[in-house]
Amino acid sequence: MSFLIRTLLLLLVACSFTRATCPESDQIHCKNSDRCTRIRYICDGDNDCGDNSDEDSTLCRYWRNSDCEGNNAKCLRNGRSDCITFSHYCGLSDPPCEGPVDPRLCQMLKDEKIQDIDSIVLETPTTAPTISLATSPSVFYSAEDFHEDFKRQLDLTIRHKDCPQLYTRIGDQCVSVFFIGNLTWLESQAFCQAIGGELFVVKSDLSNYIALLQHFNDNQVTKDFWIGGMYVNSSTGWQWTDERSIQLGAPIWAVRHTPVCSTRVVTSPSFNVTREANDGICYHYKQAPSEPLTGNCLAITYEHYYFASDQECWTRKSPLCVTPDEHPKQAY
Ligand SMILES: [Ca+2]
Repeated sequence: MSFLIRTLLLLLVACSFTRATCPESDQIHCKNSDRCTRIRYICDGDNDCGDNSDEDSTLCRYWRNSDCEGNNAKCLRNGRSDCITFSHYCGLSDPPCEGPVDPRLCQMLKDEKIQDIDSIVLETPTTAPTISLATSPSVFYSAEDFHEDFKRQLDLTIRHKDCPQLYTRIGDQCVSVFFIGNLTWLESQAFCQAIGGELFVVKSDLSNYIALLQHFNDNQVTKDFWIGGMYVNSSTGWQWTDERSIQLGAPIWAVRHTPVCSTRVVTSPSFNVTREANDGICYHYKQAPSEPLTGNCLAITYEHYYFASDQECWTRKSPLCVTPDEHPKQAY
């Protein structure tokens, strides 16, 4: 084969891997044609591609989800849970969305071509493992620095000479601030039991909660944690897992902003008279739990400055466990 032919063949092969981009940014190439369709038309019931690739039943099983309508997926990020478009979901980083979306769908959008879900190959990062600091995206530090920082974080969260494995000492308790885990509330409860503890509950005198907040603040913790509280029913209300009832309002519940303002009422303990507070001023803040409830499980989240809030039990957060032993063993 002559040099010229080989060069032409190489060029042809190279060209066959060069994909033309669709004219508009919210479009994607159909599987078997040069046609482009809008991403929001995927799995909407109409054969927009002509080859039916945008309505492929396997693809649509992954694309459609019960959490959100249409072309949306639930994104759990920074303590929030929102239905956003697939494009937005896949485009977010630092931190990325956590949620039910198969990463191959994001790869498909990145590849800008509808493909058989099983044939999609996830791209692996080829760049050096530099980690950007969440607080300052422009700052990078090396893998060695990251390992050192990570070891320090482990010491402050799941390692201490006075405590069993996977626990650190906070106040007079051994607490597992298992920030590397990401579990539902029930999984967190089972995890804590598996490592010889229970989900963290706030003591009546708040002493362990105050020590925990101080520890989180001192060590700049930013994750969200499940703790051992849940809504039982309308007559029992909120309860700790040790069956003490959880007092609503101050001091542990977070405040939440509401778009609609409402007056607050106070009842005089002496005369049993109920009246609107402060001449009926309309307030935009309510103290969690919200009405209707966001969820039946209790979490302390970075968003709420680690005050307690009601959260959907199936969402994933880190388990916060505590050993039943009140007094950690003393150092040798
Ligand atoms: Ca369609």
